[in-house]
Amino acid sequence: MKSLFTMLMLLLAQWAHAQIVTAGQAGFELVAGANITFSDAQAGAASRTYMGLTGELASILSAEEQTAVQSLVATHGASCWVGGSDAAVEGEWRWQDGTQFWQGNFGGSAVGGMYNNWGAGEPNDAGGDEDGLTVGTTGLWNDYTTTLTQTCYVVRYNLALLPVPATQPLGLWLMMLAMAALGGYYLTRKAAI
Ligand SMILES: [Ca+2]
Ligand SMILES: [Ca+2]
Repeated sequence: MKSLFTMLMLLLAQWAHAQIVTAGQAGFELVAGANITFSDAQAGAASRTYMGLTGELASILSAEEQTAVQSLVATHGASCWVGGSDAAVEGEWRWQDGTQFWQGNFGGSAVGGMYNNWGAGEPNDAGGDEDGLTVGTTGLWNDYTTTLTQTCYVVRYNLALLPVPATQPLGLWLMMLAMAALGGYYLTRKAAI
């Protein structure tokens, strides 16, 4: 049983990151701002923390994760940076941890059965310099010029590294807190009688 203090800290962390959406053991957070380049997004995501975990610019590894990211982007109302890039080698699309998920342009193919959700005719490396991945409000992926800007990026946290199950709904934490408070009240009353 976690101490009441720990539970309170976890609850506060969840409130502070109210927009975290989970998909399995992945937690996604949308960070909005002005004039965000791809490198801004990478640095910003790496500086974010959630319950002691360090974030990274989001990878999207399954349809379930795509749904979570898509819901955040749709709510924001404009496309956002996520963590795919082919800046190192044109046509080799990799997530932030180096895992390649796509080879080639729109005529290319997924690598190792990795998930993808490219829009029609993407990636097209328009102008020869589209090396950063964006997710649009309908969820479709596009390669985009990394020095141009977006108004948001999506952070991924590996919730599997948390000491407590992070996918517990907020309501459960509230209920546990209420029970602890009631217990404390009862004990205080009993002591007073
Ligand atoms: Ca490219
Ligand atoms: Ca493109």
